[in-house]
Amino acid sequence: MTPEALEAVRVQLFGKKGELARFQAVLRSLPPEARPAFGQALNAARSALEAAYGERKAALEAAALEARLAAEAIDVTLPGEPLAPGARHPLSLIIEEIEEIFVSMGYRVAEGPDVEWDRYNFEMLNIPKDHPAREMQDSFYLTEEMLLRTHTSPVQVREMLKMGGKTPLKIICPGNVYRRDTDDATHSHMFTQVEGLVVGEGVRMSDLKGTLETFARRLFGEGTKIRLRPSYFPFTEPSAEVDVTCHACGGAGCRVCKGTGWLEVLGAGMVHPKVLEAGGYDPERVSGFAFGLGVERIAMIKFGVDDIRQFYLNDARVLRPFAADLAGPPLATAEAGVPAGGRTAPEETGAGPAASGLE
Ligand code: FA5
Repeated sequence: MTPEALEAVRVQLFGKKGELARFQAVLRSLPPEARPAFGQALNAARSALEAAYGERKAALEAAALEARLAAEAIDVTLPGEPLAPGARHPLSLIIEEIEEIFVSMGYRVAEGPDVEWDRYNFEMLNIPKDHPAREMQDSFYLTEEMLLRTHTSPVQVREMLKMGGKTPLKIICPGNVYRRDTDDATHSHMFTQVEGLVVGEGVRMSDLKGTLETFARRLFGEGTKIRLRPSYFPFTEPSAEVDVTCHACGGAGCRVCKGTGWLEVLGAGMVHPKVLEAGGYDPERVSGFAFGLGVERIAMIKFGVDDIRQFYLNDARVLRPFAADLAGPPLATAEAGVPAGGRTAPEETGAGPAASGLE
């Protein structure tokens, strides 16, 4: 029997004009003495019919469910859909490369908190409360005394204090930093820096220059040169902005470097005596150099990305091809439209020759 046939039976028996309704009318027309016997028989018949109808309805529903379950059965033993393998984020790859270069020069990798005290982020770096340099990094404060660090430089003092005046101290520190900067192609309100710090007896500016030259050649290639331009940071004296020769034109001048032949990558200088003192060192006895580089800027130069926001899109199709450049063997990809292991076409990602004059 089909559900439709059962429904027809229901209407025929229990409907307003059905068999039972007809017997009900007969009951009403009987003489009073005949009604009880007829009524009882009618009720018994109704109960029996309702029970039979209910049973058949339940059986039909159970059969329909069985049929649906059989039709929709999932074979859990089938192999899954292949997924494209992941890749490490290009910024992580650059940080790792930077770490490897400095570790091979005897540096240790240190860490510091993203949520920092005002005194480490500013005061102990010779930036008192009313110093105009604070404005340039106008910041995300959590309380009056606590903020999201605006650079990785507070790790300088933290690491100095851990040393208890001992030398040599040679660290780098990668990490996120936060500024109330307006986001554009070369600026982000959250970005990544790698801090470097060396403290010891007789550490000179020429040591800083030699270290950065070695670093730049290892990161960007043998022919790379650096130049130091005078600059100002409250926590270094003297201070410099450091440029590297443009990797795209080798220094001749091109679109990437806006014809200058140079690309700016970091700030550096000799550690200010007041910072050495804050870190528990005697500036008469020891000296030091420090530098802070912008990881995104380096990644933009290395990967030829012209918009910093590409790094924060969390779009695997954008990130994977850049990662493949550094990761060596091509990464297999199952996604259509993305060349395996190659760079995605600039029109797809917005990637293109890097902008220069990044500040
Ligand atoms: C500093 O943050 C200093 N702490 C660096 C330093 C360390 C100097 C030790 C001396 C000694 P500056 O604000 O210039 O400096 O930032 C350093 C680098 O971070 C810049 O060269 C740039 O590469 C990068 N940078 C700065 N602002 C942004 C931003 N909004 N988005 C992305 N990268 C940025």
